Amino acid sequence: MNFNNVSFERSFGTSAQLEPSTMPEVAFSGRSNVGKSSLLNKLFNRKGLAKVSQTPGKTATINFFAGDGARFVDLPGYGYAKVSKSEKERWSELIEGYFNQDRDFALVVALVDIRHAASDLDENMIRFLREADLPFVVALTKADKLSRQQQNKQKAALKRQLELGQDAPMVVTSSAKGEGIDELRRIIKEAVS
Ligand SMILES: Nc1nc2c(ncn2[C@@H]2O[C@H](COP(=O)(O)OP(=O)(O)O)[C@@H](O)[C@H]2O)c(=O)[nH]1
Ligand SMILES: [Mg+2]
Repeated sequence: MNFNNVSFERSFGTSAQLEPSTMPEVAFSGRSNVGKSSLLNKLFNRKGLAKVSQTPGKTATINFFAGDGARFVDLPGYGYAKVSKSEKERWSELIEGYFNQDRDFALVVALVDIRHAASDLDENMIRFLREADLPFVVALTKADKLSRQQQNKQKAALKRQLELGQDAPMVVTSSAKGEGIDELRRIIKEAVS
């Protein structure tokens, strides 16, 4: 798995448009603005591959990126307060539609901001992943905004809040500083092999 050789494939606006799964898929979930695009760009060493947006809540799409032996799936960010009801319905349709399909789910990377308590929507997402028995890892984002001591405190608090075991996979990451990126790459490689 070469993380430097990933290219954008297609965006889909409805789950009915999704193409059949032909390779293991690594999907990324999280609320809008959690740092998903930044993390994807950092993982793939490509500044502009996934758009880093200052204005979240744009039209929800699922974006596919192809690598050698795996696909990376950028799920629409959830929980942006200002989007309309119809946009929220589109979001649910896309995410639920994606996970209801018969696909090769190798791993879901669930992004959660390390600075705050998990939101209700974060809790729902993690609960869904656990109940659906999907393989997942929680990636805590924006670690550079906290001291090491605060990071450890938040990591423990989020494990408790999300009802994850002490040894549940949770990676502390910073797209700004590169922390945790190699560890996340290792976990992804392991999941798709
Ligand atoms: N300090 C810091 N800021 C980050 C990090 N990752 C993302 N951001 C910032 O958070 C905002 C949202 O990032 P983006 O990747 O677009 O989030 P997305 O909506 O989840 O795709 C942008 O202003 C980023 O520059 C990080 O690791 N550290
Ligand atoms: Mg984004």
